[in-house]
Amino acid sequence: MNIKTITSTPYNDQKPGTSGLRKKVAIFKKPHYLANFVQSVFDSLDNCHGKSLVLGGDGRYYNRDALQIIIKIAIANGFKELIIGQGGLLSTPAVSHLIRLNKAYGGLVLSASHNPGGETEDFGIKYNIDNGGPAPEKLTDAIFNRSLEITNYKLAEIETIDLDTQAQFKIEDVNIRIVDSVTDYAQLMTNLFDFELIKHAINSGTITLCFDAMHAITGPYAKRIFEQMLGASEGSVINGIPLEDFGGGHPDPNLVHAKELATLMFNDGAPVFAAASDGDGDRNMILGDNIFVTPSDSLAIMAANAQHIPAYADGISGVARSMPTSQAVDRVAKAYNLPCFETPTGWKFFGNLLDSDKITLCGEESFGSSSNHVREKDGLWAVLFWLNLIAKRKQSVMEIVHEHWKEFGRDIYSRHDYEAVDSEIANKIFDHLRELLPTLSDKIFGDYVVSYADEFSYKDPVDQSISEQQGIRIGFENGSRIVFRLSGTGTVGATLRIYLEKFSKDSNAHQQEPQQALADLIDLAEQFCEIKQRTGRTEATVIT
Ligand code: G16
Repeated sequence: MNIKTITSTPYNDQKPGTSGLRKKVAIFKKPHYLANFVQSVFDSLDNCHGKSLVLGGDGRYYNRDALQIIIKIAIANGFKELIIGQGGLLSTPAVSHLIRLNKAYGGLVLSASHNPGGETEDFGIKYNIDNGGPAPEKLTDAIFNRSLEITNYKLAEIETIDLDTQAQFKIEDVNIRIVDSVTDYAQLMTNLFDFELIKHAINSGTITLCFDAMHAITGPYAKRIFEQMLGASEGSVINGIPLEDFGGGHPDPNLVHAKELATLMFNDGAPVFAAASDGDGDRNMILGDNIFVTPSDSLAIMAANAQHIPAYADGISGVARSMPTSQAVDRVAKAYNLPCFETPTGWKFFGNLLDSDKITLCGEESFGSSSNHVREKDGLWAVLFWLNLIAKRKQSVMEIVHEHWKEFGRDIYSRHDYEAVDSEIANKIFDHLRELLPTLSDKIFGDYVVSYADEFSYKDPVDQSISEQQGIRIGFENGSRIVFRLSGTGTVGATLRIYLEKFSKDSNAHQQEPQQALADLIDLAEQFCEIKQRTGRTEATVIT
């Protein structure tokens, strides 16, 4: 086959963020933009020759066109096998699993996750390494540096590939496999959870459920697993057909964007359990009849109940959470004498801990949790964990959560996001916060005495790599915290995230409404960062 070398000029904005490169579709469609990035990825890897690569995306606009380009570049760079999800579709955790299952060299996931999709919206791409997890910082830095100096890329001159039919064929000596997107992943889930128990609970009516796929990738996975394999009634999965624009919605599973589900669950006649996932299927939101489980609480409850799940019945080695995630899981770890790690935001930071078996479960406040079965967060895994738990404990979501708070106390938690803030203002806010930090020690603000005020830096306990400037945190003697961070996944201006957390051992903790309970901390956060004052805004864009 003929391999062409195409001359191009570098772009200077291809620095991967928290999870890969995310930009507006129009930017990805600029001449050679996508190709430059993909070639930069391959140039940064040791040697692609003779290796296997997994390819798939969340089905958003540009997924198919991008895949055809990537296939040609991958073949030109010497890959000998491409494993591609049928229709170009694979969820992020399914990519992670396929890489591990097939001992592939890596994979490319085409997704901008929870960001909206469509011609005028976002596209994204990220590389996952051979453990199935997101490329570590060392590699993403190398990719960015390469993208700044790239002058050409390689392209195999081949016909457009039919992505819609499951098949295995060769293009000269390159093996192409178009695989069912769901089968291998669903099989993995049956190895982890007690499907018979869940099925029985569903059949007997003990569990009724609604799953919102938000017109994104989990639709086909959820229909297969919940409706076909576990016997949930047809229609239990809503918005189950992946659409290029996610139906015009924002495929972010939170109470604001999954409003249809939230309304269902906070009204009479709600099912026992509900959940939603995001664009690429790695996030999860857990709801019960009249209760929302914060992702931080969900992680803590999973850690405290792991023994009820077949895959973890023999015990877990440790747990980890991202720094802004509430300290609820720390309390469980302490009670169970488990190692507990605090990492920067971004799933890539869990990779080494999972690979070296320092942890089994991990999670983030940003609606992500998972275990050592893959190296990505996994939305449907979390849903199955909860279904298994409800079936095993024969209790409602509310009973499970309230019992947990009774035993461990409650970390009342909320995140306030200010989206599309002018980047210059956002940077000034952080300069201001950095100046403030040294003046805060031991200061008293009402009921709050500052115990530490710093900028989080992380030393990976496995490879000793250091990641600096990972968020500003102000901790108080009563265990409360305020954390400030700039998002690494937005595509317009800057998104300032304020994470608020207050610990309560009060037996009435379950009656507290988070925004009310956190009101004094919310005021204090504004006093520190002055976002309202500096932007003229009166409220956060999204509160979760
Ligand atoms: C990505 C990462 C997560 C991270 C999240 C939030 O999620 O995979 O590990 O917690 O971004 O990032 P930020 O606060 O920087 O926006 P996803 O679901 O977007 O891939």
